[in-house]
Amino acid sequence: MIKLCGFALSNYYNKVKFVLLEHGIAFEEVLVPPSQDEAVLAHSPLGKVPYLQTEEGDLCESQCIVEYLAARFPVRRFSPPTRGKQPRSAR
Ligand SMILES: N[C@@H](CCC(=O)N[C@@H](CS)C(=O)NCC(=O)O)C(=O)O
Repeated sequence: MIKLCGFALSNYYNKVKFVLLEHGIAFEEVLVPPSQDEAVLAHSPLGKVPYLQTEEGDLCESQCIVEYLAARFPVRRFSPPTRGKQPRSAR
């Protein structure tokens, strides 16, 4: 399962978490503070969070992570469902 590593006070972390939740992607949260320890540098070369652990390898940089998720998982619409008529932009 995908592991999202970082801490909840980070806006970068929450940006990735939002996408995971919004797209219904199963993931686990792992509390990791930014650090220059080898254990963190092994996953994130600059020691920054968030980083993502996947079966395909590790990913860091929140925008890269979001783009990876968008490419790997089917994209759902962000707009709420409409009753009856489709909005003009959806035709
Ligand atoms: N460009 C990075 C920024 C991530 C970032 O700066 N995270 C902070 C925590 S909110 C961090 O790890 N800081 C530690 C450091 O700069 O060494 C991203 O979008 O993921």
